[in-house]
Amino acid sequence: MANDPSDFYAVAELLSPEERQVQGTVRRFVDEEYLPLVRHHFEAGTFPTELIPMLGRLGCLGPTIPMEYGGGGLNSVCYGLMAQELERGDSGLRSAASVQSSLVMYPILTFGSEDQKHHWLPRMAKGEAVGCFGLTEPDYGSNPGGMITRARRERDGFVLNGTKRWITNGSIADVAVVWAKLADEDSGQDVIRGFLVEKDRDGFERPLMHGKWSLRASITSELIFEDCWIPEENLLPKSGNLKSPLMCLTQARYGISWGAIGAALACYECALDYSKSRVMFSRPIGGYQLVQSKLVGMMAEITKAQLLSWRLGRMKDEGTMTPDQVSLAKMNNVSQALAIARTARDILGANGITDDYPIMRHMMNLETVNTYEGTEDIHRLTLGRAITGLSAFE
Ligand code: TGC
Ligand code: FAD
Repeated sequence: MANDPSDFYAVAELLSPEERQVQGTVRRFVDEEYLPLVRHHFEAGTFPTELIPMLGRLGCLGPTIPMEYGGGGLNSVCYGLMAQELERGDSGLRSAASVQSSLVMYPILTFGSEDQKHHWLPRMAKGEAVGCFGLTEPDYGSNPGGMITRARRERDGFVLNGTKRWITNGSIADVAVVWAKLADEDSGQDVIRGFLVEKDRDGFERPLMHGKWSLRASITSELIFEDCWIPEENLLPKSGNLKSPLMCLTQARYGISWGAIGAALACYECALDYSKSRVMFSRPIGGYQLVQSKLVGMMAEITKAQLLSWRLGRMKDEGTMTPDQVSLAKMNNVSQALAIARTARDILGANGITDDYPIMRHMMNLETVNTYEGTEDIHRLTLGRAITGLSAFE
């Protein structure tokens, strides 16, 4: 039996019937509902917000959140496969779902009160409410612990001041999970805490960011807080210190490791097809050794990435996955997907730079994906610290 060029080690056979069904359902949605729209949105720099309730119906918003809060109660491999299929469409689509699921619903579930969970999670799972996650600031990206945004206690609540930048879903969000420094009541020392800020609070602005060449079919915004008062009950009561937002990042990075495989597959499959029909000199370019070498390199890296993420997913569901293992999968799969996109573009020659093919769009997107959720360098240094016991961050 011939090997499947897109699944050379038959990873599909390692999946349960439910996992395969989830993957197939999301794949059909992307093919039928999303891909016909993406060119327009990428060109216009917009996101198809009308698809958000559909993502909810498909179970892509909070798939691993317990069913008692309206989530899907699915395992992490299902979540990963969803991310893979969404990003086969576009990184912007996967980003919207990742932020909602891993960076908004997860912290509300993990650090929130029962009231916060019941108020937000069921609506978010249906796509009736959208969230965003504000950690990065203009001067604090890779080093979020240095953040300037502050909360101070006032009038049975808190007053927020500061600016968050590069925030996915910011301008369309009903609520922002915002990380800010707050003086601890007992010690007086600054502690990073999470706060829920609804979109219509006085002193809260969410201007859209313009001029991106990457992730164009995704909303990216600033969040500006000027003496923005929120009530006491908007504090995420169980959040405490930098570890809390970093725990959220671990969830999102896990999904991104799968998502990158989707973008890589879209580019590789396009280049493979093209190489079999494009005749130059005397034969299809796929018959030349140099082109075969490029295609085999792409297939080998995709196969390794598939195995890495599958194993990571199984460990996540067993409860043994570590953040450092997530760093390896995020770093490897995204940097390899970016390399694959660049090679695929090369195989299509001039046609590769046009929007008749998805490759250049994925390539531009992957420049962002390689940077957000921890740059390639930051994950490399995290892994360096893990294996040597010596931190390069201090
Ligand atoms: P460090 O001392 O290493 O850690 C502080 C505490 O946190 C723990 N920890 C983690 N816990 C869970 N998951 C992780 N990934 C964790 N990494 C660290 C750590 O054990 C420690 O715990 P404790 O109990 O000792 O207090 O902190 P550091 O200040 O040295 O920073 C480390 C560093 C550089 C790795 C970290 O700050 C980092 O990851 N920087 C990258 C920032 C980043 O990824 N930002 C992403 C913003 S959100 C985003 O990009 C969304 S894009 C979404 C989309 O559209 O899809
Ligand atoms: P910097 O931290 O300034 O890094 C610049 C360069 O320096 C990088 O190459 C980096 O690897 C290198 N570098 C930094 N420190 C070191 C070091 N110690 N050693 C060696 N090299 C180093 N953030 C959110 O909070 N929420 C979001 O929803 C969100 N969405 C995003 C959407 C988009 C489209 C983009 C582009 C970004 C988004 N981000 C979001 C922000 C993202 O997480 C940051 O851009 C990322 O963490 C890197 O920070 P920075 O851009 O400030 O780069």
